Amino acid sequence: SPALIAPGVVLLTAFSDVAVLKSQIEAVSLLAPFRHMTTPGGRPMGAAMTNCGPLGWVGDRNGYRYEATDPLTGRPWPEMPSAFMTLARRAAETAGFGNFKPDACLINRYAVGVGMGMHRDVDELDREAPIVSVSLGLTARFVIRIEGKLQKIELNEGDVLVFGGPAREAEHGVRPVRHREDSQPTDFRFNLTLRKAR
Ligand code: MD3
Ligand code: FE
Repeated sequence: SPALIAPGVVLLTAFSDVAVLKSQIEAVSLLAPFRHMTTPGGRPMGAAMTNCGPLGWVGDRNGYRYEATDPLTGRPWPEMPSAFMTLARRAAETAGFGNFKPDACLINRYAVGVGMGMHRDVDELDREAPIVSVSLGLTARFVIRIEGKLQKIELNEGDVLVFGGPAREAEHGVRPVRHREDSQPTDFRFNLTLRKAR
């Protein structure tokens, strides 16, 4: 199932244990609740976010950065569940990136109608390490600009994407998430983004 989408972009379909990951997201969110961080301009972001692991990505009036402490609770971010770490390392290895040691896991939660605008991930000091992205819940259309061309990738529950090398600094975003045609009781899309920030 590893598919090379573009140089540095590998898609692993149905690669993860969905039920375990969802229950671990729930456990993390009891200790570090989902919240809408703000842009430096003071606007709330569409996706609700939380983090686990040694470092968490935060956004506020002062900008974007990684912090060891959750600004909402004043406590360290919850420990990274071993299921997240194991999956990230296995996915990176499968995509050709050995010895991946993520120190940050951002968890994005998208309600129906919410997306993420085009941007680059530039807040990590280590840009050699890949990024591993895990999709859960509602399907999303992910967009990435590679060599000037927009590539659209449908991400279903359980899919894992690995970005590295030439794709690491590519512009990317998520189209607004839509309800399922069959109107199953799934209200959100969740995305785990595992990174080496420092
Ligand atoms: C490609 N999240 O949190 S994850 C983000 O689905 C973010 O929630 C999206 O973009 C989501 O910053 C996409 C996949 C991803 C993450 C980082 C990348 C793709 C990337 C960095 C470079 C290229
Ligand atoms: Fe991103």
